Amino acid sequence: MQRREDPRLLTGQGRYLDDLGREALAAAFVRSPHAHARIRDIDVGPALDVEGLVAVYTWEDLPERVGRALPLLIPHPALTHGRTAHPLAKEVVRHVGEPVVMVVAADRYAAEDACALIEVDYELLKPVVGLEEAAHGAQLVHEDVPGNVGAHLVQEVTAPGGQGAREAIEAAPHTLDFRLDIERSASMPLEGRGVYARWDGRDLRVYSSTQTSTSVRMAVAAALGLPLPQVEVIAPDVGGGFGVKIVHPWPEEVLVPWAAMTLGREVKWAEDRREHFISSAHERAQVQHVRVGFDDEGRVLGLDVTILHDHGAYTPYGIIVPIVTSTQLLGPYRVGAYRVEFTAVYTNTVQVTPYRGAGRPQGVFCMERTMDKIAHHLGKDRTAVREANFIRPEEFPYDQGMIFQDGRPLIYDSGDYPEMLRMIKELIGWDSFDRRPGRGIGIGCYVEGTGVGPYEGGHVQITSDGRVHVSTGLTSQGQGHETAFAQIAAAELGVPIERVSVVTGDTRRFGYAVGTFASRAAVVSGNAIALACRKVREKALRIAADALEADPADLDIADGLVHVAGTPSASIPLSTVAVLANPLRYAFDEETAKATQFSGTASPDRPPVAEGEEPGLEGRDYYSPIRSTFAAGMHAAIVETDPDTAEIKVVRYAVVHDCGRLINPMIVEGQIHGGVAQGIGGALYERMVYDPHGQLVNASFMDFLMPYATEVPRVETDHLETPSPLNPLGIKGAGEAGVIPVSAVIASAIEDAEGFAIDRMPISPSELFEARERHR
Ligand code: MCN
Repeated sequence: MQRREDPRLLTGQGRYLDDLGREALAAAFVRSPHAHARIRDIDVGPALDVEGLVAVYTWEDLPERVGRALPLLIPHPALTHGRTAHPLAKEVVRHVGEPVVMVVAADRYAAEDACALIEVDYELLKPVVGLEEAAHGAQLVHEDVPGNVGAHLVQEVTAPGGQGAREAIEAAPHTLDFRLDIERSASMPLEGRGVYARWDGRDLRVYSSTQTSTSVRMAVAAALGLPLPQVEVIAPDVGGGFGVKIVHPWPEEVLVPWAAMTLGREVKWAEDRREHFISSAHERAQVQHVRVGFDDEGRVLGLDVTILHDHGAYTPYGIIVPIVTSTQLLGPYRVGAYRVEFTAVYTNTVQVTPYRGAGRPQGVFCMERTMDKIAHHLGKDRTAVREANFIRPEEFPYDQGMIFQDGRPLIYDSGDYPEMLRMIKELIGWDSFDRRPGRGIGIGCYVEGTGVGPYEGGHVQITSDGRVHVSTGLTSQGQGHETAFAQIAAAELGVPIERVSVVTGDTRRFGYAVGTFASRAAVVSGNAIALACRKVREKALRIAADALEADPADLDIADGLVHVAGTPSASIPLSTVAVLANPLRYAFDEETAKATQFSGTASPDRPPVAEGEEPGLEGRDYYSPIRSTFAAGMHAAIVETDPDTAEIKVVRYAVVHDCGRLINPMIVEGQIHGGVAQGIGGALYERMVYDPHGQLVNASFMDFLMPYATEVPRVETDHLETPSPLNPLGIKGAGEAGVIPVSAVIASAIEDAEGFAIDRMPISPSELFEARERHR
């Protein structure tokens, strides 16, 4: 089944944020040019003469409620010093790009001209750049956060005999000790963030390029002091999110609607690329110290990982990223004892929030480097060491002993890791690999908790034309929900898919939702839609049974017709059932009108709407998973490295993936391909380069290198389906999987080609060249 949204999106029919509100006033922002400074004075005077200027606002101009620090979205007891920004900087700026002044003008040109004339007098403070400098704590990002430490957390799982990880390592026949470095990167959706707001004196309508329209709605209503029903938030077509658009509210999401209300005019802001680099959010940056003890077979007896994690300047998303790294690091392996400790520190750089994979690529890099090092140490095949450590299929449900962000244990629900290994080895040709100088093969395995709660909902309505309208509150950024959710509804209701339409991300249609992130839409919304369809189906059968004078238990629905099982001629179309469901018989066509006029359901003894029944053929339901379901995958790649230039080329890339029951294999493969491309970027090209002053020196696509199609080989994909026993459809998530192990796989392959350890990501040709010089 091809993606139904693509013809529209690929032929320029999409409606993205900046396609809307062409007549709106434009907002632009003066952003801090300094990484750390105190604001002494702001002189907006010179901007006031700019033609077309409408308003200029600093933090002092904002009402108390609007100017408050933005919410800390996911608190955690270990986050002892959580800090969030104010919508406009209050007294101190803590990273280059922090918004300081908002300008509203007739158009963006005038707004930007006015921004350029505003003079901000800064007293420069010493910036804290780099993880180790932050951890040293001599200079502080937040005056009231000692040592720059926002959070510190230790989790330990002891061996069955009660032995701790450190003891187990001491007692192990073999030990290794090493350090890994992962640099900063970021989501780079084609479309940046953006907000457009309209106020009609009573109701506020906000369009936002967001992954979480219902949460933006609640945040905006709270910040502006409006009752929820007076605020609607709509995510139009969204040109990618990859995590960065889950933050809510962004400063601009509060300020633009507030300005629209204050001025009584439509106001819009669309982020430009430089703003995206310096003012949104980044991820990945971690330094890891690893100690591992293992036996002669390579079985891990004890693992001790210490992580230094970079928060950036603020923590709107709490410590979700290092929690994911530390709790999901073990992947498909059963280790004797595990201790993980992270310290998350503030730096004067852009804040860190989840980016596709959200902490998992770092954890997988650690675990898979560990597996390769063990194999190398013992002179064993790298896949044999992995096999020796796998959790076996008969061990599910398997409790890794880790406690997740929500306080719940992480319990793997199902999987078959040995089978996946067999499949990936066959797909890439592991055992027949032609090993030559400058050519290496690598492997990486991961397990990914997907489909987190707390809930999603679905609403399904069948109208008198026989069409099915599905809505769910989460948003879409390119994941193909219009297709996949329609497939679910069509299958559940027994209607042709052409009759099903799907709306996402519009609070007018569905008000209670969480959002699209953490590879959760298919599991949580998909199941909610299936449950809502089942309600509607039951209702349709009840009404049809009445009309056909049959028992509902004897009825079935196929091709949009309710019929008596085994007697296809005794049938009634769903369009007719929809008309019968409402005592006001508005039929869509004459035939249905005739068929429903004297339907026989009217009776002097019965009320027009039966007791306990609601009018209309529609239903709503919610799905709230008891815990995450665990998808898994194994990737393998072949790379070639140039003997002279150290250029690194990925020549083959193979994926075996298990996301439970597949709704749409083509969409899942597309998701994986995109993820692999992003992962290749993270492994070889993409990094955020800060200078010692906290300036992001590569804040443009001239200098921040993303892979083109020319750098990404064809991704060869195979699926294994181990259904999740946790949800009605047996689904696990797929949206992040592709990116998660790529750095580990590429490191494994380069290491194989070069014969020395690759312990940092990304790696550029010049870094590989230097590494060669060191190992000569
Ligand atoms: N699917 C399926 N069968 C399964 C599992 C999933 O057919 N067993 C389909 C789903 O129906 C959906 C797609 O695969 O159409 C992804 O589903 P899911 O794993 O539930 O992920 P989400 O829909 O929740 O999407 C979020 C995920 C995340 S967290 C990031 S980041 C990401 C990603 O999706 N950002 C994306 N993929 C992206 N793809 C695009 N084009 N743009 C982004 O910003």
